Amino acid sequence: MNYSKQIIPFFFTLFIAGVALVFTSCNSSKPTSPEATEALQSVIPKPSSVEATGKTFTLTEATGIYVDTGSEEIKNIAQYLSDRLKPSTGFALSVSNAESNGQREKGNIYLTTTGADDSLGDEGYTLTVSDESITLTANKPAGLFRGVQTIRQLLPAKVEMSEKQEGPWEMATATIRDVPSYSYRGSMLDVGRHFFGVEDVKRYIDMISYYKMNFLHLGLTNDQGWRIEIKSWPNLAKHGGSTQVGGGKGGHYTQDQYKEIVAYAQSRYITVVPEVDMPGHTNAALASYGELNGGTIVPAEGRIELNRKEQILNGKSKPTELYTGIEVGFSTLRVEKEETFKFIKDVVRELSEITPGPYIHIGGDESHATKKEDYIVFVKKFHEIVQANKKIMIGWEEIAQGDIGEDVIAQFWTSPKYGELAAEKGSKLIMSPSKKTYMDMQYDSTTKLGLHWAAYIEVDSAYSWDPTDYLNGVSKENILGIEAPLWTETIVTMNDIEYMIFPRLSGYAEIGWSVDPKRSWDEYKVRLATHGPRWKAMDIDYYKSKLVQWKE
Ligand code: TNX
Repeated sequence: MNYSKQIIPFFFTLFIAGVALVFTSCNSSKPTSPEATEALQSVIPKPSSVEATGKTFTLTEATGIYVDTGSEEIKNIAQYLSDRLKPSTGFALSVSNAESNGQREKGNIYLTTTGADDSLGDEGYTLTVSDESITLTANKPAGLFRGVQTIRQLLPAKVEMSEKQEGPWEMATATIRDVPSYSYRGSMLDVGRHFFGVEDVKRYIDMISYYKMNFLHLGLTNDQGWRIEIKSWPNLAKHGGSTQVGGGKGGHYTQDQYKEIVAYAQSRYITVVPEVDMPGHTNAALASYGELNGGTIVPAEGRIELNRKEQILNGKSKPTELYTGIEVGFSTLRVEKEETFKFIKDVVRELSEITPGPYIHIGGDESHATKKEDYIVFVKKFHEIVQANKKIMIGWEEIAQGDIGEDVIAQFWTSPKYGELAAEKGSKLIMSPSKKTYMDMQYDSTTKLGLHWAAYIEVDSAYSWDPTDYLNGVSKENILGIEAPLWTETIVTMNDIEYMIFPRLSGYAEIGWSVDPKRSWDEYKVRLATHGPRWKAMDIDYYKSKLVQWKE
């Protein structure tokens, strides 16, 4: 029997059928490529659950983004997604109301707040990527915005480039459900030591929002600079903002510029927390209005000891010189004078008026030149002022010495005794352990920028800890969330910022967002390695830690 006579037509038929299938289904049943699989497995922060379904969704110029009729806010999120994808793909994805079911399918992306379950909370989302369409569902627009960041991460890294790239723009199909662990996930930028302009702050906001952070704490005042216009005390910004560490020209935000930052942050579902650091760290204010000066300790060589007993106070009620060094803990407001509280009232009132978010941060750290009894009075009075402006007070851990309770938030940074005291008094905590989260700490002894008084913090160390590790008697219920500060004594340019925050920032974002009792550096570093090309595509100048086998 001649088999070949039967087999050839058989294979021929199979071939034709295959070709037909490929054409009619527009590649839709294409299995997930290794690249798309890797992207799906490498999302940071790690989603609560990911179920891969093995096929491919391909974004094309015909893809539309659809939203439910009537929601301008969701339309803005859809437009944000379209804008992010445009430079690299070259597609101007249209944003429209979903008027028929058909539009939610056939290669389109659909963002909706209908049909989400309550357990997704304010920021959770579900994302279903099939070979035909993408559906992103959340209770609140904030959840949609977080889900959009996941969509970006499922696409190839080159999608983040600012010039047009060749496709295809493929994503793995999957069902993702994702809910954050902590409600406060933030980063602090110190614009007091070195000033950073509005555009830099916007870029900072973009970088932290990519990792689903939701708070930006701005350190607006410090010994070296007062960076926010206060109309009733104009000399604060004018004189107090006129220089910075190293003697450069400094700067400040007008109230309009600050509002612009706040609005930009809001568009990324990030709340700005403004800090006016008092009663210490106030030299710039004391230089601007001498009557506020409670007397300073002469800045010594090296860090001023935390419990310094003998204080030599100089120049009470006289303006100080502007300060451009990097010592801490030498200045204090004149707390015993009633007029000082008139000043604080004006500052908090004006700041509250331009801050839609719920929090005002009072600093309160390292007030070594303030007498303890004065410090306690200060915390109480400042708290009353914040409450009168219908805001919630946050302060660094030292405020635990004062009369605080559950209506105040304490930010832990170094001293367990204060962190624990704050929790005992009923305050919730923001966890910023300096040995882990201080992004101004050097990676190792060869890092050119940064300090190392708390620790050297390599990228593995930055990731390998849990907010519940630090304080006795403090469990997750006492913790509002985590924040990673970038102090800027040694940080001058945007490149400096990027180098110090990446790659550590994505780890903090994951600690704040993801619940994983088995969190492990070995598992994380493989995902982290795939974010190098994403940062490169975003033109982020990151630290190429040798602990990670970065993908090219
Ligand atoms: C401590 S943390 C400070 C800052 C410095 C930082 C430098 C804290 C509440 N105070 O004023 O900038 O160390 O690492």
